[in-house]
Amino acid sequence: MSNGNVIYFDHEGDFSLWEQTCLPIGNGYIGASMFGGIRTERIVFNEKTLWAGGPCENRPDYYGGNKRDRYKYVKQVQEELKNGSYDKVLELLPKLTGDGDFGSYLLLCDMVIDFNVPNGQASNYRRALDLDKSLYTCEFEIGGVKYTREAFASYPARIMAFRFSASQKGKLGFSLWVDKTHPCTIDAEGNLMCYSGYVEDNGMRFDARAMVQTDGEILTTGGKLIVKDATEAVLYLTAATDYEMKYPDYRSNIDPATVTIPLVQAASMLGWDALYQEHYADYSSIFNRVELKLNDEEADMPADRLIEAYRRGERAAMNKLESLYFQYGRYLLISSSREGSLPANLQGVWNESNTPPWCCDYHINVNLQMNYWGAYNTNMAETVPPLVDFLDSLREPGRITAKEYYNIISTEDQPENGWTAHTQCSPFGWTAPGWDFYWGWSTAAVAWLMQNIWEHYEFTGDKRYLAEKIYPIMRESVRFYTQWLIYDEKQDRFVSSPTYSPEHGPATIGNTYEQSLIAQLFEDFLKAAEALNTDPELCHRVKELLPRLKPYSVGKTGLLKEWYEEDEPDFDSSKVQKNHRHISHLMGLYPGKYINHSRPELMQAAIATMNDRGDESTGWARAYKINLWARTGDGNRTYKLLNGLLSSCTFVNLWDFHPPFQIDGNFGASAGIAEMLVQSHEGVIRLLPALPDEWKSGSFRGLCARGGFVINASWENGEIVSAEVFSKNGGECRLELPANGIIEKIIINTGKNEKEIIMPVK
Ligand code: FUC
Repeated sequence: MSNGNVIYFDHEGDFSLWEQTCLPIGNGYIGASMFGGIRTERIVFNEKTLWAGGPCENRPDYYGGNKRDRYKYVKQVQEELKNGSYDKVLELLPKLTGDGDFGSYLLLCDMVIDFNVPNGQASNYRRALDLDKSLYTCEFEIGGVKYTREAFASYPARIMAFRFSASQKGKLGFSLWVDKTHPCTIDAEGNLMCYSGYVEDNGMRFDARAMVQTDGEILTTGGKLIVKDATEAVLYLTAATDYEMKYPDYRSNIDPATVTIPLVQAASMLGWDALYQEHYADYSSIFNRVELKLNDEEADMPADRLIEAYRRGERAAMNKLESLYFQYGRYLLISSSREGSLPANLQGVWNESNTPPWCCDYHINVNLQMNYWGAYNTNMAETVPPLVDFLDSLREPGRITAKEYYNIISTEDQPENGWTAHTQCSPFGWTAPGWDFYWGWSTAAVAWLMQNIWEHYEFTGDKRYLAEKIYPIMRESVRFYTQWLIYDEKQDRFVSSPTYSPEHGPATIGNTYEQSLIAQLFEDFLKAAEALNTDPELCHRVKELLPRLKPYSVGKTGLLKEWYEEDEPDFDSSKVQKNHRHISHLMGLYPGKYINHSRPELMQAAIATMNDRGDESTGWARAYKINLWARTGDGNRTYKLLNGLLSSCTFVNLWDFHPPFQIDGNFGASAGIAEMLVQSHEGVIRLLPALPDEWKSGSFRGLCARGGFVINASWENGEIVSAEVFSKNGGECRLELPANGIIEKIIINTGKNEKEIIMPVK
């Protein structure tokens, strides 16, 4: 069952270094991270909807962070920018902000387990996360007894299960208690432990349940659940809140205990084995679709040593870490984003703090987008519905932001007239600009997110989902931008204004970030409307605007301009940071499509821009650059970025760091590795489009291309030796091989009519 995709250690993790040493499990709704403590284990327990902030009794005037009537100032800023009165612009920008009372993702609690283990030194210690099995294990021997602890998080059962066992009868004992809590009651009675309470800030109710099954004795005292003289014990753990993704209250009237009680009961009736079978069937049906093998030799060593060997450039360790990291991104997304859950946040679902970095929120000026870049090309479409549903839920509150800041008003006659959101979003419909203009204003962030969900149709061809879910969200976003754009005489184009390139430079008119994202949205929207044969009027308007957006221009230095005005003498460069982590003017190269091989001038300017920015950066920014370089076709340079990320921005538990830990880099790099092997954004499928010299031979199975194609391939000495393309929808397949790729045959298996075409290629 295991293909060797295992992250393991030969020592315990460190409770004080959670983000560096824990190993995580999750099912989208809930998550746990463990340290493999021999005598004491700490399970950091998360429920993804547990948030502070939002509407509640204490906050009766909650308005999604919006301030009223700000569009008047926005209009003034537009005017002053046009007049070139930059001092006045600077005075006005603080008005283009939202509230600061945003809230935060919270820790549910720590579950602490004090184990009775014999005195002495443990031997043969190993704690491991097996990505193929989606199973965590911790094993060691002490006093002649072998102890085994296992855990997994099941999506179908909405349960996390932990099994503790001893190799000798009656040698297992522990006491379980809850630490770091919110206002609550903790009851332990019979074989059940209940931690039930509310979030102080907003009254959100939660309920967490643990049920133990054991052959030993169970005692309860003072909120602790104690197991004695056992050989095996299984703990079923789950949690729920009364959060509901529904504007304006975001609360259900369901008691969370009515969710958790049946879940632990059902799990305990199934038992460990059946529960695991069900979990494995669900998880592996997604995870096992994709395999990746790089070169021949793969090192087998603990993750901390693997990273050290990687840094030393040991080839076998590098092969291993690169493919393991790729698969880890897939594991993490399956574990933190499944239908019915909120999307993966800045840390997926895992969080040990009530004041996590950036509130562990939904950042949409790159981070949330990046979380889902690998969802389609690495064959995990099932992870995306949380994103689609979340964006759908932002439409209603996003209309208020459209009204207050942009004067775009939805009425009874035109109820879906435009929605928007800015840099920071919460599950309580927080769509307002941030409390500081210089990171918080990002009018085109939603256009960017539309690329993520449009990909659903590009990769799956699922017209029903397009019509029912994706198109209405895109359409309303397009309505917003068609009304927002204004004609600028000086620039002779339709522009978004003011614009702010994340998160540096001056506020300007029509920067490349915004113009290019809106242009890509318009292009995608026209295809969507065409596929559904609808909305001729809106399409007409979009067709008028699209050629007049003119997003890209090359500056005097040969670089792609980030700011349209940057070559002008009065351009304020005081806020420009040469090596800034955001390279927002390259949206058209990746994830957009406009800068491609058919436009060599833009491609050259993009490459020059990347060289100018440099390769060093924070975790997610390096992951972004992997994808950007992959699109240029320069495999060796792409590899250099991957190497930098793994050597310099990866904790020993293989979580990406910014620092601190930020999961987007894991997801972005995983997507980027796939982008090195298959690309499909230019109307053809390219095999090995950015293969580095370091990957002399290898193979992959199950990567996806636009058009509903699934691809397997292997290569030797950098040349393709076999490839199979499976079509889910039976459409036309255009393949492009590497220039010197001589292959024997390609099998195109049209899934629909089972026809197999053997196509010799020389
Ligand atoms: C973006 C980045 C920051 C950080 C934050 C969560 O705004 O610029 O570096 O990653 O998101």
